[in-house]
Amino acid sequence: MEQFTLPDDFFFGAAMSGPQTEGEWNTGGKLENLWDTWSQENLSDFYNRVGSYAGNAFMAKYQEDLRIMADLGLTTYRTSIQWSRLLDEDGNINPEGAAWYHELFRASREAGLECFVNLYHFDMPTFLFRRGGWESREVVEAYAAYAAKAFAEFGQEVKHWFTFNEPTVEPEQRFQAGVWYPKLHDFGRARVVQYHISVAHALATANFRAAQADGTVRADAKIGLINAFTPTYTRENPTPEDLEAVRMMGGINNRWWLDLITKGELPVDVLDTLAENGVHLPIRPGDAEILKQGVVDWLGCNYYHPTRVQAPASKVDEYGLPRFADEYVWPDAVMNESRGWEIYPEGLYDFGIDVRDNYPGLEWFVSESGMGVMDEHLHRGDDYRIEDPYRVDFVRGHLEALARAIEAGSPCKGYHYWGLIDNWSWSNAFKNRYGFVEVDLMDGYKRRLKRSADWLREVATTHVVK
Ligand code: IFM
Repeated sequence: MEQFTLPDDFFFGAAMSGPQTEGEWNTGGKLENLWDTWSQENLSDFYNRVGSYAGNAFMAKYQEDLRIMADLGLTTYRTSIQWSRLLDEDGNINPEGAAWYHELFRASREAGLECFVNLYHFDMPTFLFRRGGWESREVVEAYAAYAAKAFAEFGQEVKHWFTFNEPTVEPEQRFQAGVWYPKLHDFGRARVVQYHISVAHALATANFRAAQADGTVRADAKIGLINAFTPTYTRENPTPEDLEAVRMMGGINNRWWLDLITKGELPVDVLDTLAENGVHLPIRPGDAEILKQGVVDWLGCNYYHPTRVQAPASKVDEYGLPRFADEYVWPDAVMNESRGWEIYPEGLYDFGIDVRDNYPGLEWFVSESGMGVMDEHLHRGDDYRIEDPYRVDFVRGHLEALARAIEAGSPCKGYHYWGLIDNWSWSNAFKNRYGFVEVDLMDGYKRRLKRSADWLREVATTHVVK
Protein backbone atom coordinates (compact mmCIF):
# COMPACT_ATOMS: atom_id res chain seq x y z
CA MET A 1 0.00 0.00 0.00
CA GLU A 2 1.31 3.42 -0.89
CA GLN A 3 1.82 5.96 1.82
CA PHE A 4 -0.67 8.78 2.17
CA THR A 5 -1.20 11.78 4.44
CA LEU A 6 -3.99 13.24 6.49
CA PRO A 7 -4.56 16.98 6.82
CA ASP A 8 -2.39 18.94 9.31
CA ASP A 9 -5.41 19.94 11.38
CA PHE A 10 -6.80 16.40 11.48
CA PHE A 11 -6.82 15.15 15.09
CA PHE A 12 -5.89 11.72 16.40
CA GLY A 13 -7.21 10.47 19.68
CA ALA A 14 -8.76 7.67 21.69
CA ALA A 15 -12.25 6.71 22.77
CA MET A 16 -13.34 5.08 26.00
CA SER A 17 -16.29 5.25 28.37
CA GLY A 18 -16.76 5.69 32.10
CA PRO A 19 -18.49 2.37 32.82
CA GLN A 20 -15.90 0.40 30.84
CA THR A 21 -12.81 1.91 32.40
CA GLU A 22 -13.35 3.64 35.73
CA GLY A 23 -13.83 0.63 38.03
CA GLU A 24 -14.73 1.54 41.63
CA TRP A 25 -18.34 0.83 40.78
CA ASN A 26 -19.67 1.19 44.34
CA THR A 27 -17.39 3.75 45.95
CA GLY A 28 -17.52 7.52 46.24
CA GLY A 29 -21.31 7.62 46.38
CA LYS A 30 -21.75 5.95 43.01
CA LEU A 31 -25.18 4.40 42.47
CA GLU A 32 -25.75 1.10 40.72
CA ASN A 33 -26.27 1.15 37.01
CA LEU A 34 -27.77 -1.69 34.99
CA TRP A 35 -24.37 -3.27 34.36
CA ASP A 36 -23.66 -3.43 38.07
CA THR A 37 -27.07 -4.89 38.77
CA TRP A 38 -26.77 -7.49 36.03
CA SER A 39 -23.26 -8.42 37.23
CA GLN A 40 -24.59 -9.05 40.70
CA GLU A 41 -27.66 -10.93 39.55
CA ASN A 42 -25.98 -13.18 37.00
CA LEU A 43 -22.20 -13.02 36.75
CA SER A 44 -22.13 -16.10 34.53
CA ASP A 45 -23.66 -13.99 31.73
CA PHE A 46 -20.27 -12.24 31.46
CA TYR A 47 -17.26 -13.75 29.70
CA ASN A 48 -15.06 -15.49 32.27
CA ARG A 49 -17.44 -14.17 34.94
CA VAL A 50 -15.83 -10.71 34.83
CA GLY A 51 -18.52 -8.18 35.65
CA SER A 52 -18.87 -4.42 35.52
CA TYR A 53 -16.74 -3.90 38.60
CA ALA A 54 -13.62 -4.53 36.49
CA GLY A 55 -13.31 -1.44 34.29
CA ASN A 56 -9.61 -1.15 33.52
CA ALA A 57 -8.62 0.64 36.75
CA PHE A 58 -8.75 4.04 35.06
CA MET A 59 -9.65 5.87 38.27
CA ALA A 60 -6.50 4.49 39.84
CA LYS A 61 -4.27 4.83 36.78
CA TYR A 62 -5.63 7.87 34.94
CA GLN A 63 -2.41 9.85 35.23
CA GLU A 64 -0.43 7.04 33.65
CA ASP A 65 -3.06 6.59 30.93
CA LEU A 66 -3.12 10.29 30.07
CA ARG A 67 0.67 10.21 29.85
CA ILE A 68 0.53 7.19 27.52
CA MET A 69 -1.96 8.96 25.23
CA ALA A 70 0.15 12.12 25.11
CA ASP A 71 3.35 10.09 24.53
CA LEU A 72 1.70 8.39 21.56
CA GLY A 73 1.11 11.80 20.02
CA LEU A 74 -2.63 11.93 20.60
CA THR A 75 -4.19 15.30 21.29
CA THR A 76 -7.78 14.41 22.18
CA TYR A 77 -9.74 11.61 23.80
CA ARG A 78 -13.34 10.90 24.73
CA THR A 79 -14.76 9.41 27.85
CA SER A 80 -18.17 9.60 29.50
CA ILE A 81 -19.50 10.93 32.75
CA GLN A 82 -21.43 8.20 34.56
CA TRP A 83 -24.88 9.50 35.44
CA SER A 84 -24.82 7.07 38.37
CA ARG A 85 -21.64 8.69 39.69
CA LEU A 86 -22.44 12.35 39.15
CA LEU A 87 -25.92 12.50 40.67
CA ASP A 88 -27.63 11.03 43.70
CA GLU A 89 -31.14 9.54 43.67
CA ASP A 90 -32.68 12.97 44.21
CA GLY A 91 -30.93 14.32 41.15
CA ASN A 92 -28.44 16.38 43.16
CA ILE A 93 -24.71 16.50 42.54
CA ASN A 94 -22.73 13.80 44.33
CA PRO A 95 -19.71 15.86 45.49
CA GLU A 96 -17.27 12.93 45.29
CA GLY A 97 -18.38 12.09 41.78
CA ALA A 98 -18.07 15.70 40.66
CA ALA A 99 -14.62 15.97 42.27
CA TRP A 100 -13.39 12.96 40.27
CA TYR A 101 -14.46 14.45 36.94
CA HIS A 102 -13.05 17.89 37.83
CA GLU A 103 -9.74 16.22 38.62
CA LEU A 104 -9.84 14.20 35.39
CA PHE A 105 -10.44 17.29 33.28
CA ARG A 106 -7.70 19.19 35.11
CA ALA A 107 -5.21 16.35 34.64
CA SER A 108 -6.17 16.07 30.96
CA ARG A 109 -5.42 19.75 30.41
CA GLU A 110 -2.12 19.36 32.22
CA ALA A 111 -1.25 16.42 29.95
CA GLY A 112 -2.06 18.53 26.87
CA LEU A 113 -5.15 16.48 26.01
CA GLU A 114 -8.57 17.82 25.09
CA CYS A 115 -11.17 15.65 26.80
CA PHE A 116 -14.42 15.13 24.84
CA VAL A 117 -17.25 14.37 27.24
CA ASN A 118 -20.19 12.12 26.52
CA LEU A 119 -23.16 12.01 28.89
CA TYR A 120 -24.58 8.53 28.37
CA HIS A 121 -22.93 5.28 27.35
CA PHE A 122 -25.56 2.55 27.87
CA ASP A 123 -25.35 3.15 31.65
CA MET A 124 -28.88 3.64 32.91
CA PRO A 125 -28.99 4.07 36.71
CA THR A 126 -30.86 1.05 38.04
CA PHE A 127 -33.34 2.98 40.18
CA LEU A 128 -34.45 4.84 37.04
CA PHE A 129 -34.71 1.63 35.06
CA ARG A 130 -37.06 0.40 37.77
CA ARG A 131 -39.19 3.47 37.13
CA GLY A 132 -39.47 2.50 33.47
CA GLY A 133 -36.05 3.43 32.04
CA TRP A 134 -36.19 4.71 28.47
CA GLU A 135 -39.77 3.60 28.16
CA SER A 136 -40.79 6.29 30.63
CA ARG A 137 -41.16 9.97 29.87
CA GLU A 138 -40.24 10.72 33.49
CA VAL A 139 -36.81 9.20 32.86
CA VAL A 140 -36.44 11.24 29.67
CA GLU A 141 -37.01 14.38 31.78
CA ALA A 142 -34.57 13.09 34.41
CA TYR A 143 -31.91 12.69 31.74
CA ALA A 144 -32.45 16.25 30.50
CA ALA A 145 -32.09 17.49 34.10
CA TYR A 146 -28.91 15.43 34.53
CA ALA A 147 -27.47 16.98 31.36
CA ALA A 148 -28.28 20.46 32.68
CA LYS A 149 -26.48 19.67 35.96
CA ALA A 150 -23.43 18.46 34.05
CA PHE A 151 -23.37 21.61 31.88
CA ALA A 152 -23.61 23.77 35.02
CA GLU A 153 -20.87 21.85 36.85
CA PHE A 154 -18.32 21.51 34.02
CA GLY A 155 -19.46 24.15 31.54
CA GLN A 156 -16.32 26.23 31.87
CA GLU A 157 -13.97 23.25 31.56
CA VAL A 158 -15.36 21.11 28.75
CA LYS A 159 -15.40 22.21 25.11
CA HIS A 160 -16.76 19.10 23.40
CA TRP A 161 -19.99 17.62 24.66
CA PHE A 162 -22.00 14.67 23.35
CA THR A 163 -25.47 13.66 24.47
CA PHE A 164 -25.35 9.93 23.66
CA ASN A 165 -23.08 7.20 22.44
CA GLU A 166 -24.67 4.76 19.99
CA PRO A 167 -28.35 5.39 20.73
CA THR A 168 -29.11 2.78 18.10
CA VAL A 169 -27.38 0.01 20.02
CA GLU A 170 -29.09 0.05 23.41
CA PRO A 171 -32.64 -0.46 22.06
CA GLU A 172 -31.33 -3.18 19.80
CA GLN A 173 -29.26 -5.12 22.34
CA ARG A 174 -31.52 -4.75 25.39
CA PHE A 175 -34.99 -4.76 23.87
CA GLN A 176 -34.79 -6.45 20.49
CA ALA A 177 -31.92 -8.92 20.14
CA GLY A 178 -32.16 -10.26 23.70
CA VAL A 179 -28.43 -9.88 24.30
CA TRP A 180 -28.19 -7.37 27.17
CA TYR A 181 -30.17 -7.30 30.38
CA PRO A 182 -33.18 -7.53 30.53
CA LYS A 183 -32.77 -9.56 27.29
CA LEU A 184 -36.08 -8.76 25.62
CA HIS A 185 -37.26 -9.63 22.12
CA ASP A 186 -39.66 -6.85 21.35
CA PHE A 187 -39.19 -4.79 18.19
CA GLY A 188 -41.95 -2.35 19.17
CA ARG A 189 -40.55 -1.64 22.65
CA ALA A 190 -37.11 -1.15 21.11
CA ARG A 191 -38.54 1.60 18.88
CA VAL A 192 -40.25 3.25 21.85
CA VAL A 193 -36.86 3.36 23.56
CA GLN A 194 -35.27 4.73 20.39
CA TYR A 195 -37.91 7.43 20.18
CA HIS A 196 -37.55 8.44 23.82
CA ILE A 197 -33.77 8.63 23.52
CA SER A 198 -34.30 10.95 20.55
CA VAL A 199 -36.51 13.22 22.66
CA ALA A 200 -33.98 13.07 25.51
CA HIS A 201 -31.22 14.06 23.10
CA ALA A 202 -33.23 17.05 21.87
CA LEU A 203 -34.10 18.21 25.39
CA ALA A 204 -30.45 17.97 26.47
CA THR A 205 -29.34 19.88 23.39
CA ALA A 206 -31.87 22.60 24.19
CA ASN A 207 -30.47 22.76 27.74
CA PHE A 208 -26.98 23.08 26.31
CA ARG A 209 -28.01 26.00 24.09
CA ALA A 210 -29.68 27.74 27.03
CA ALA A 211 -26.62 27.22 29.23
CA GLN A 212 -24.37 28.59 26.52
CA ALA A 213 -26.62 31.60 25.98
CA ASP A 214 -26.46 32.55 29.67
CA GLY A 215 -22.69 31.95 29.93
CA THR A 216 -22.86 28.78 32.06
CA VAL A 217 -21.26 26.86 29.21
CA ARG A 218 -18.25 28.40 27.53
CA ALA A 219 -18.88 30.23 24.27
CA ASP A 220 -16.52 28.02 22.25
CA ALA A 221 -18.15 24.75 23.37
CA LYS A 222 -19.89 22.45 20.87
CA ILE A 223 -22.50 19.77 21.26
CA GLY A 224 -22.83 16.62 19.21
CA LEU A 225 -24.19 13.11 19.08
CA ILE A 226 -22.24 9.91 18.49
CA ASN A 227 -23.87 6.96 16.77
CA ALA A 228 -22.77 3.60 15.44
CA PHE A 229 -23.36 4.00 11.73
CA THR A 230 -23.65 0.90 9.62
CA PRO A 231 -23.78 1.75 5.91
CA THR A 232 -26.41 -0.61 4.56
CA TYR A 233 -25.94 -2.74 1.46
CA THR A 234 -27.73 -5.53 -0.31
CA ARG A 235 -26.91 -8.08 -3.02
CA GLU A 236 -25.88 -7.23 -6.56
CA ASN A 237 -28.94 -6.98 -8.85
CA PRO A 238 -31.38 -6.45 -5.99
CA THR A 239 -35.13 -6.95 -6.16
CA PRO A 240 -37.42 -4.05 -5.14
CA GLU A 241 -38.01 -5.98 -1.88
CA ASP A 242 -34.25 -6.08 -1.19
CA LEU A 243 -34.11 -2.30 -1.68
CA GLU A 244 -37.04 -1.92 0.65
CA ALA A 245 -35.08 -3.82 3.31
CA VAL A 246 -32.18 -1.40 2.80
CA ARG A 247 -34.54 1.58 3.14
CA MET A 248 -35.92 0.40 6.45
CA MET A 249 -32.73 -0.90 8.08
CA GLY A 250 -30.68 2.09 6.91
CA GLY A 251 -33.60 4.26 7.96
CA ILE A 252 -33.81 2.94 11.52
CA ASN A 253 -30.05 2.74 12.18
CA ASN A 254 -28.63 5.65 10.22
CA ARG A 255 -31.07 8.15 8.69
CA TRP A 256 -33.09 8.37 11.90
CA TRP A 257 -30.13 9.96 13.70
CA LEU A 258 -28.74 11.93 10.78
CA ASP A 259 -32.12 13.55 10.17
CA LEU A 260 -32.61 14.27 13.86
CA ILE A 261 -29.28 16.03 14.29
CA THR A 262 -29.37 18.01 11.04
CA LYS A 263 -33.08 18.76 10.53
CA GLY A 264 -34.56 18.23 13.97
CA GLU A 265 -36.98 15.62 12.68
CA LEU A 266 -37.28 11.87 12.17
CA PRO A 267 -37.59 10.29 8.71
CA VAL A 268 -41.28 10.29 7.85
CA ASP A 269 -41.06 7.29 5.51
CA VAL A 270 -39.63 5.19 8.35
CA LEU A 271 -42.27 6.34 10.86
CA ASP A 272 -45.03 5.65 8.31
CA THR A 273 -43.83 2.13 7.59
CA LEU A 274 -43.50 1.43 11.31
CA ALA A 275 -47.07 2.62 11.89
CA GLU A 276 -48.37 0.57 8.94
CA ASN A 277 -46.85 -2.44 10.66
CA GLY A 278 -48.43 -1.73 14.00
CA VAL A 279 -45.44 -0.06 15.67
CA HIS A 280 -46.76 3.12 17.27
CA LEU A 281 -44.46 5.60 18.94
CA PRO A 282 -45.51 7.47 22.11
CA ILE A 283 -45.52 10.84 20.32
CA ARG A 284 -46.96 13.64 22.46
CA PRO A 285 -48.34 16.96 21.28
CA GLY A 286 -45.41 19.39 21.17
CA ASP A 287 -42.79 16.69 20.47
CA ALA A 288 -42.15 17.99 16.95
CA GLU A 289 -41.03 21.32 18.45
CA ILE A 290 -38.83 19.51 20.96
CA LEU A 291 -37.16 17.41 18.27
CA LYS A 292 -36.44 20.58 16.28
CA GLN A 293 -34.03 21.51 19.06
CA GLY A 294 -32.02 18.36 18.47
CA VAL A 295 -29.86 19.92 15.75
CA VAL A 296 -26.21 19.72 16.80
CA ASP A 297 -22.89 21.30 15.91
CA TRP A 298 -21.18 18.15 14.70
CA LEU A 299 -21.36 14.38 14.64
CA GLY A 300 -19.32 11.42 15.85
CA CYS A 301 -19.43 8.30 13.67
CA ASN A 302 -18.54 4.99 15.28
CA TYR A 303 -17.78 2.68 12.41
CA TYR A 304 -17.00 -0.99 12.85
CA HIS A 305 -18.84 -2.87 10.12
CA PRO A 306 -21.49 -2.48 7.44
CA THR A 307 -24.99 -3.99 7.51
CA ARG A 308 -25.88 -6.33 4.66
CA VAL A 309 -29.55 -7.13 4.21
CA GLN A 310 -32.02 -8.69 1.84
CA ALA A 311 -35.80 -8.99 1.68
CA PRO A 312 -37.10 -10.91 4.69
CA ALA A 313 -38.34 -14.45 4.12
CA SER A 314 -41.23 -13.64 6.45
CA LYS A 315 -42.73 -10.29 7.47
CA VAL A 316 -42.96 -11.36 11.10
CA ASP A 317 -40.22 -12.72 13.27
CA GLU A 318 -40.35 -15.76 15.55
CA TYR A 319 -41.95 -13.58 18.25
CA GLY A 320 -44.71 -12.44 15.92
CA LEU A 321 -43.21 -8.97 15.57
CA PRO A 322 -42.52 -7.04 12.36
CA ARG A 323 -39.44 -8.00 10.43
CA PHE A 324 -38.11 -5.72 7.70
CA ALA A 325 -34.96 -7.51 6.60
CA ASP A 326 -32.96 -10.72 6.74
CA GLU A 327 -29.21 -10.74 6.86
CA TYR A 328 -27.50 -11.04 3.50
CA VAL A 329 -24.26 -13.00 3.68
CA TRP A 330 -21.88 -11.45 1.19
CA PRO A 331 -19.63 -14.18 -0.18
CA ASP A 332 -16.61 -11.81 -0.36
CA ALA A 333 -16.85 -10.60 3.23
CA VAL A 334 -13.61 -10.46 5.23
CA MET A 335 -14.41 -11.21 8.85
CA ASN A 336 -12.86 -10.41 12.20
CA GLU A 337 -13.58 -13.88 13.51
CA SER A 338 -13.08 -12.92 17.16
CA ARG A 339 -15.96 -10.49 17.06
CA GLY A 340 -17.96 -11.84 14.13
CA TRP A 341 -17.90 -8.43 12.46
CA GLU A 342 -17.10 -7.83 8.82
CA ILE A 343 -14.04 -5.68 8.14
CA TYR A 344 -14.98 -3.29 5.35
CA PRO A 345 -13.06 0.01 5.32
CA GLU A 346 -14.91 1.13 2.19
CA GLY A 347 -17.99 1.63 4.37
CA LEU A 348 -16.24 4.59 5.96
CA TYR A 349 -15.67 6.14 2.55
CA ASP A 350 -19.32 5.57 1.67
CA PHE A 351 -20.44 7.13 4.95
CA GLY A 352 -18.27 10.18 4.27
CA ILE A 353 -19.79 10.60 0.82
CA ASP A 354 -23.31 10.17 2.23
CA VAL A 355 -22.63 13.02 4.68
CA ARG A 356 -21.12 15.19 1.97
CA ASP A 357 -24.01 14.68 -0.43
CA ASN A 358 -27.04 14.33 1.82
CA TYR A 359 -26.17 16.34 4.92
CA PRO A 360 -24.14 19.23 3.50
CA GLY A 361 -22.29 21.31 6.07
CA LEU A 362 -22.31 18.60 8.75
CA GLU A 363 -18.84 18.30 10.24
CA TRP A 364 -17.97 14.90 11.65
CA PHE A 365 -15.19 12.75 13.01
CA VAL A 366 -14.63 9.04 13.44
CA SER A 367 -15.48 8.71 17.10
CA GLU A 368 -14.77 4.97 17.29
CA SER A 369 -12.98 2.52 15.07
CA GLY A 370 -11.14 -0.50 16.34
CA MET A 371 -10.39 -4.18 16.20
CA GLY A 372 -11.00 -6.52 19.10
CA VAL A 373 -9.02 -9.76 19.05
CA MET A 374 -9.36 -12.83 21.23
CA ASP A 375 -6.44 -14.56 22.98
CA GLU A 376 -3.96 -11.83 22.15
CA HIS A 377 -1.64 -13.02 24.89
CA LEU A 378 -0.73 -15.86 22.51
CA HIS A 379 0.90 -13.27 20.22
CA ARG A 380 3.69 -12.22 22.58
CA GLY A 381 7.08 -11.51 21.04
CA ASP A 382 10.48 -12.25 22.63
CA ASP A 383 10.38 -9.00 24.57
CA TYR A 384 6.93 -9.92 25.94
CA ARG A 385 5.17 -7.23 23.86
CA ILE A 386 2.14 -8.36 21.85
CA GLU A 387 2.83 -8.50 18.10
CA ASP A 388 -0.35 -7.23 16.41
CA PRO A 389 0.27 -6.37 12.73
CA TYR A 390 -3.41 -7.10 12.04
CA ARG A 391 -4.32 -4.01 14.09
CA VAL A 392 -2.00 -1.83 12.00
CA ASP A 393 -3.57 -3.23 8.81
CA PHE A 394 -7.06 -2.56 10.15
CA VAL A 395 -6.43 1.06 11.09
CA ARG A 396 -4.35 1.78 8.00
CA GLY A 397 -7.17 0.49 5.79
CA HIS A 398 -9.75 2.66 7.52
CA LEU A 399 -7.54 5.76 7.45
CA GLU A 400 -6.94 5.21 3.75
CA ALA A 401 -10.69 5.11 3.05
CA LEU A 402 -11.11 8.19 5.20
CA ALA A 403 -8.33 10.08 3.42
CA ARG A 404 -10.14 9.44 0.13
CA ALA A 405 -13.44 10.68 1.56
CA ILE A 406 -11.75 13.87 2.81
CA GLU A 407 -10.07 14.33 -0.54
CA ALA A 408 -13.50 14.02 -2.16
CA GLY A 409 -14.80 16.83 0.06
CA SER A 410 -16.23 15.14 3.15
CA PRO A 411 -15.64 17.33 6.23
CA CYS A 412 -14.14 14.70 8.54
CA LYS A 413 -12.02 16.31 11.25
CA GLY A 414 -10.37 13.49 13.14
CA TYR A 415 -10.11 9.87 14.22
CA HIS A 416 -10.52 8.31 17.66
CA TYR A 417 -9.44 4.73 18.11
CA TRP A 418 -11.74 2.68 20.34
CA GLY A 419 -10.11 1.00 23.20
CA LEU A 420 -6.59 2.46 22.95
CA ILE A 421 -5.94 0.83 26.31
CA ASP A 422 -7.68 -2.58 26.67
CA ASN A 423 -10.92 -2.19 28.60
CA TRP A 424 -13.94 -4.11 29.83
CA SER A 425 -16.51 -4.60 27.09
CA TRP A 426 -20.01 -5.36 28.37
CA SER A 427 -20.95 -9.06 28.33
CA ASN A 428 -17.75 -9.85 26.41
CA ALA A 429 -15.78 -8.40 29.34
CA PHE A 430 -12.05 -8.76 28.40
CA LYS A 431 -12.57 -11.44 25.73
CA ASN A 432 -11.63 -9.29 22.74
CA ARG A 433 -8.74 -6.90 23.25
CA TYR A 434 -8.87 -3.67 21.25
CA GLY A 435 -5.91 -1.80 22.65
CA PHE A 436 -2.69 -0.51 21.24
CA VAL A 437 -1.85 -0.87 24.93
CA GLU A 438 -2.28 -4.14 26.78
CA VAL A 439 -3.86 -4.30 30.22
CA ASP A 440 -2.44 -7.30 32.04
CA LEU A 441 -5.16 -8.63 34.32
CA MET A 442 -2.70 -11.09 35.86
CA ASP A 443 -0.40 -8.28 36.91
CA GLY A 444 -2.47 -5.62 38.62
CA TYR A 445 -3.88 -4.08 35.41
CA LYS A 446 -0.33 -3.26 34.29
CA ARG A 447 -0.15 -1.28 31.05
CA ARG A 448 2.24 -2.48 28.34
CA LEU A 449 2.54 -1.10 24.79
CA LYS A 450 1.78 -3.57 22.02
CA ARG A 451 4.04 -3.48 18.95
CA SER A 452 1.41 -1.55 16.96
CA ALA A 453 1.78 1.42 19.33
CA ASP A 454 5.07 2.36 17.62
CA TRP A 455 3.21 2.62 14.32
CA LEU A 456 0.41 4.66 15.85
CA ARG A 457 2.86 7.14 17.39
CA GLU A 458 4.43 7.76 14.00
CA VAL A 459 1.07 8.27 12.30
CA ALA A 460 -0.26 10.57 15.01
CA THR A 461 2.83 12.74 15.13
CA THR A 462 3.54 12.97 11.37
CA HIS A 463 0.07 12.47 9.82
CA VAL A 464 1.85 10.32 7.26
CA VAL A 465 0.42 6.82 7.05
CA LYS A 466 2.82 4.13 5.80
O1 IFM B 1 -17.16 -1.47 23.70
C1 IFM B 1 -17.97 -0.92 22.70
C2 IFM B 1 -18.33 0.51 23.02
O2 IFM B 1 -18.92 0.63 24.28
C3 IFM B 1 -19.29 1.04 21.99
N1 IFM B 1 -18.83 0.79 20.65
C4 IFM B 1 -18.32 -0.52 20.32
C5 IFM B 1 -17.31 -0.94 21.35
C6 IFM B 1 -16.68 -2.29 20.97
O3 IFM B 1 -17.62 -3.32 20.98
